[in-house]
Amino acid sequence: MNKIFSSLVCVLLSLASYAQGTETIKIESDDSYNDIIKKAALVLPTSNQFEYKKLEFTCFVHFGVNTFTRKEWGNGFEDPQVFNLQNLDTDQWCRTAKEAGMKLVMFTAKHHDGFVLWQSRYTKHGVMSSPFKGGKGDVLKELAASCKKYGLKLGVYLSPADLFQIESKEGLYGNLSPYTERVIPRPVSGRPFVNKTTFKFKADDYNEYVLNQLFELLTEYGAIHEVWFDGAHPKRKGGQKYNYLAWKKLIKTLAPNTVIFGKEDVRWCGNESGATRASEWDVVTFDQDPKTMNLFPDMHGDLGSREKLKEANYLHYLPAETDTSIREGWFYRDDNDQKVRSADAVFDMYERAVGGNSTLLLNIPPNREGKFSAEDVRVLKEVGKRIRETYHTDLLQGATGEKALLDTDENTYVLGDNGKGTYVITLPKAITLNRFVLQEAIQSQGQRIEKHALDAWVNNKWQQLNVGTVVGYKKILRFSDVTTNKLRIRIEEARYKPSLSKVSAHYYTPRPPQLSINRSMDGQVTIVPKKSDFGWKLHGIDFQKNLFKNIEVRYTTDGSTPNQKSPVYTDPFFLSSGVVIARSFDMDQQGSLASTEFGILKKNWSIKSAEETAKMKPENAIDGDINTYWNSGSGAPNITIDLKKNKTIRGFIYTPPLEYKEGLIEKGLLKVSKNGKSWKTVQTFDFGNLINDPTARTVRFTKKVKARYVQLILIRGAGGSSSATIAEIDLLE
Ligand code: FUL
Repeated sequence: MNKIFSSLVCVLLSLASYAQGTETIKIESDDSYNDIIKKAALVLPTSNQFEYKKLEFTCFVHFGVNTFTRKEWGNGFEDPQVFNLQNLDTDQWCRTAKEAGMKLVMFTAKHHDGFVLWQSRYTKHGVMSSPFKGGKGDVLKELAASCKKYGLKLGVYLSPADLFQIESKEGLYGNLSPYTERVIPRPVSGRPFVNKTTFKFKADDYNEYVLNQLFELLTEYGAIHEVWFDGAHPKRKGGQKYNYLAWKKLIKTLAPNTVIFGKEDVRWCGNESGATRASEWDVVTFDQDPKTMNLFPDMHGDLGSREKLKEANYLHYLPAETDTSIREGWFYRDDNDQKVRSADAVFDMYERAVGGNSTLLLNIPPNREGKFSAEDVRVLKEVGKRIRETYHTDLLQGATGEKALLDTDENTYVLGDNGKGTYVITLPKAITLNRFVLQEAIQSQGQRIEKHALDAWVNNKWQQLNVGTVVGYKKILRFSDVTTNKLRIRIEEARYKPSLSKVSAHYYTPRPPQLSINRSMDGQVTIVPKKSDFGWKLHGIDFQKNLFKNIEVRYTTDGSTPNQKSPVYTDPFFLSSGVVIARSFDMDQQGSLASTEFGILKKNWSIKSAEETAKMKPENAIDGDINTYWNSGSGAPNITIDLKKNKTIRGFIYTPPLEYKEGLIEKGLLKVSKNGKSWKTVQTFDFGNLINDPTARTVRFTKKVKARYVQLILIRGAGGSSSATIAEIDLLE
């Protein structure tokens, strides 16, 4: 009895010491399951993390030598002369970001290729050796000034991987230099710093290089609010390690309001495609105290459910950032082949990411003119307009209910009973809504809600509109239009007492739907409205039928943009190969353009040869299904396809599998033959970043070829893999 009492006192004391909240809480060996759950409810964001969450929508800018070489990943051998930037317009970037509703610009000051876009004292591999403003230009400086002008915060991406420092003779990366005490910043004659702070760190040459560059970035470009450390490494050398604890000390000293991405302040969401979790927890588990950790592995899957919390040694506040690109790929390539996401797709992503408790970092890669391209600007303006129209008007004006929920003071909140809370809001007159926003008081109460529901009073009874799991900083609920004068929020499950600081109701004016174009193995093309994967709660409503109501779909197959005179889509039609472009129209609006390029029909193709020891059927590579794939296993990493007839081929599309990460063909060779005996090499190709961004890659030949047999050969697999994997291969006619 005594023992139970004393351990209870201990638990209460240990919980009491966290009552004020902290971003990291240790789990003690005698903590019960309930103690762990309660501790999770007491983990709070730091003030930097809370300010960061309030940014909601931010702008990534990938710019550098890759913009000019049209590559996803450079190799470190780029001649700085390729960076022939003539008309940089960072004001245009910031004006557009601002119009879209973004609050911070994150800039690739140095990508994996090692080329620096500011006037660093510590390397010549960068703008200082390029034709840009006669070697005097500084992209970061211009961007910092534009951010200031448009009231945007600035972040810097500094790639730890550095191919120039790996590949060049005097390169510092992995040069096996000893760790000695170094003074940061290392003085450079004629280039004094205004900021006189100095640091002493134990570092080798490459860590010193990073520290010196961080010093420049954090002291000479105004306030920096986020530092981004990418985990991706096209190559490594010499067992190079990063003294992250020193980097952090320097960052936190020089830029105390900065959050660090990829480490203990902000985490990667786990994909680069804009996918979001249904339950995005901010409180995650660690084996060690994250404050003392040097290495932070990527986190995938379920990170914060009750089941997961059981494994924790430490509970830590670590919010997710959803990073993806508006274009196919992170760097600008061209305006013809590189597709831009539609406003529908970006707005949908905004609602899922920002409205799913994460920050959205959307990449807009400037073109070789130093500007955001016209289509990207058009989409961003439209998204900004939709955000303002939908979310800047709260339909709960004049409503009665808990004052703390309805006011705009982020410091007031309602606190429910243990695990529960029900709040009714009554409106002076009926409103029509299809969106509802919930926000927890995370800054003082942490993230606690595990299950919630929203009801509307319709025909004298409560009708459930939506049911979901976590809330966190912000949850946007989406449902079909409903007209009501009474709403009820139910918190059904929570870790400890749930808090809500704000709720609001909104109406999104539906647009003609975005379309999805598919083709069967027989060549029959169907055009249907694109379904959101957000888990719409349909409640008996025929979404598909509703979407097509009063809508006309028009399409073209000659590459032109469909207009009111183009053929109307009614039934599936046959297409042997080519591009289908479609758009939906209603009375006075038109939907986003959808376009899909189809290769030569594969129905009669067969595999001439592929490794017999292969783990998966080689036919998977030509079955028209991107969910099945072939991997060459320990055999020869190549595949030969028989098209059964000579065909004119202008290019090919390589689709890697989505989840399987072995054998993605980073570098390869395509050969063709008319008789299966004498072969001609048509094209070598080099794709970057396939592991994190496993999207389809298109290669167009400089000259068309005629062939019956096609062979795809792996030269280098992503991540050093020696096997070859193909989810699908398509040939363009
Ligand atoms: C990845 C990088 O390899 C890409 O190039 C890009 O910078 C993206 C944001 O992170 O891991």
